[in-house]
Amino acid sequence: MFNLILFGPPGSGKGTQSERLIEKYGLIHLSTGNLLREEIQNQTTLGLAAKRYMDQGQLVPDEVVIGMIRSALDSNPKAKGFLFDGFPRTVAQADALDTLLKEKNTEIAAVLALTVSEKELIERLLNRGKTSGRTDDTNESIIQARIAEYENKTAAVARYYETFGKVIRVHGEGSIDDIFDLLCKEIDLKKVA
Ligand code: B4P
Repeated sequence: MFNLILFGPPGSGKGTQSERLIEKYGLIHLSTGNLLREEIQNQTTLGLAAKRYMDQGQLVPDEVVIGMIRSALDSNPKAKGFLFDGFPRTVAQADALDTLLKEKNTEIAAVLALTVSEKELIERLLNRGKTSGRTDDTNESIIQARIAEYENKTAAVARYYETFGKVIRVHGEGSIDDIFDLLCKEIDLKKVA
């Protein structure tokens, strides 16, 4: 199996680039943001509980997202590999992911970390908020809260994977095509290594 994490702050292009990467490399896309929004749309108990956190720009509790990832991994036993998008977002989630993958005799090949300035992140998210119908994208103070959660809880995940030499930083500003090319170059180097 070939497993990748696409990492970065909210609005850095994770979801955008994931769509293209899964197609090119035949990976299964696991976006905790998308999985949570599906739960909200289906008005499940999990979704209703998660919505309270998401609407305030806060992270959903670890046990909820870890449980979702565990069942997604179990329901794709024949996958060539997974692209994790927006997960892990805390060191506890990273630890749990390593254990889950070890149970399946696999591991993370690389963490591709997109770097984008805060000004650009805010602009992109407010812009998406005009059409996406996502309540967490329409209000600048919620966006600031999401960026603060990233700084306080998620940035440490990159430091965690750095200790294993797995982090590759990719400049996430510029055209979507150019950033995709940069990501593919890094992935191709990993695949032959
Ligand atoms: P997510 O769904 O993961 O969303 P995100 O981080 O806000 O966005 P993403 O980074 O994927 O968006 P993209 O840049 O592609 O999370 C939402 C919420 O769910 C979190 O706040 C949290 O509450 C909860 N959650 C999710 N996972 C969790 C976890 N593991 N633990 C706990 N809670 C969790 O797109 C942004 C915009 O930029 C788009 O409009 C796009 O078109 C644009 N864009 C992209 N690339 C661009 C470029 N190069 N140039 C210009 N615009 C670009």
